[in-house]
Amino acid sequence: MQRRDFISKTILASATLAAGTTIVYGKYLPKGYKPLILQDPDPFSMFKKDKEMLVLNDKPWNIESKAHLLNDDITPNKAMFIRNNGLLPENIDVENWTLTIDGESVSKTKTYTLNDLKSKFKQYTYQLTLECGGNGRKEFNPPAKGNQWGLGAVHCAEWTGVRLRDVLEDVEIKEDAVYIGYHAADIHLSRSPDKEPISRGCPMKKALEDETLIAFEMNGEAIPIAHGYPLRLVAGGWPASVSGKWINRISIRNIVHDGTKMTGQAYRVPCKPVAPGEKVADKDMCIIESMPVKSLITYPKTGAMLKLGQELSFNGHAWAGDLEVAKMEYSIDFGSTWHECEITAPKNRLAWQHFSAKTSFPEVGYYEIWARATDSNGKSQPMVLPGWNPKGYLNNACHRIAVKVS
Ligand SMILES: Nc1nc2c(c(=O)[nH]1)N[C@H]1C(S)=C(S)[C@@H](COP(=O)(O)O)O[C@H]1N2
Ligand SMILES: [Mo]
Repeated sequence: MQRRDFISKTILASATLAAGTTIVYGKYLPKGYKPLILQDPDPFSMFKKDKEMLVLNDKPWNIESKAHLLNDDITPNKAMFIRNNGLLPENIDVENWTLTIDGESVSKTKTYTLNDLKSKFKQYTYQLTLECGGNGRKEFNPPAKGNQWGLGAVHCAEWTGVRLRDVLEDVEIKEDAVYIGYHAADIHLSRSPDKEPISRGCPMKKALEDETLIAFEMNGEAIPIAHGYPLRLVAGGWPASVSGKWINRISIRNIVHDGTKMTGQAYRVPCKPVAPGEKVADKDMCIIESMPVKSLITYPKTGAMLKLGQELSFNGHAWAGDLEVAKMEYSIDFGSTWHECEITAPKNRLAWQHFSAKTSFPEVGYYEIWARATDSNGKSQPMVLPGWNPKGYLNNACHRIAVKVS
């Protein structure tokens, strides 16, 4: 068979799959022609996302969720934001997928197949909160470059895999190990095979925690392609950029990992507070580690309409990086008085917690419900924007919804 024939057969097969029906005149497809259905893929159906999600960017795909779509205790795929720095990996071959552990700080490089990982090591399941470091960026002024995330770059799904620690014990790590860095199969926007879209990591202490997984399942099924199929590093509570998708290699480093987006200003904030708009030298920027305390009202949707005398039950989730949320409060008078919400214990460490409360409103008019979480060290969310930083990270301002009583 000629290569060109083969290519158009593949195109026909993909088009049939995407259309969910026969391509009636398929045999007349001009060679090399891509049917429209493949030229302009619909991200909602391609990634099985809720139609209410917001597409911020298509090359690479960046798709944001909304507060009211995140009401489930465990986030379903359809409501999970997607943040890609490059293009999705192509031609994923699960049968031959491997994970290599290498780096200055391993005695001997070792490679595992997916089957090795699944059969050699005990499997664990944890609910893990992953929030993009840039979630909330769009509020910063002067504005910061990058995806203008609103509230929806956070999720808490249930991940199943093996502990990175167990694998690293099997490899034998040298005493001088300080950091891990992941490498993955996604493709740089330039399509240059020598460039990586992103290669980040974390200190050994975080890498060796019970909850740091090399995951192959999400919410009880194979990980969806957009979220890292077939293998993903998951380190809850830290910027989600640490949780490498489509990983095929983890390097154990004797220096702070210096991969793409680990250096310069990426995923870093000024070590000391700066004035809005100030230029900060690279040497004065520090790597973001545990994410700050935050919460989201997921029910009702902002703009709720009530009748006077009607009580409103509302609820949401709260999380605090490596810590727990110790207290959850709400205000209906723009933060002048606060009342306590009920809050559940986390299902496991690094899972978000669920809060709820019931309130009534004294008279007809416009109100806002503000929600504020406090972590186990006594730190609370700021009512409005926290400290400005050049890249617009770590906006953990209180979430608020509008309510009208008539
Ligand atoms: N290989 C790879 N891993 C990656 C990324 C990426 O572009 N490539 N993006 C990171 C960033 S910045 C975030 S916020 C999360 C997003 O995870 P999600 O798309 O599953 O929500 O994945 C992280 N892991
Ligand atoms: Mo991110």
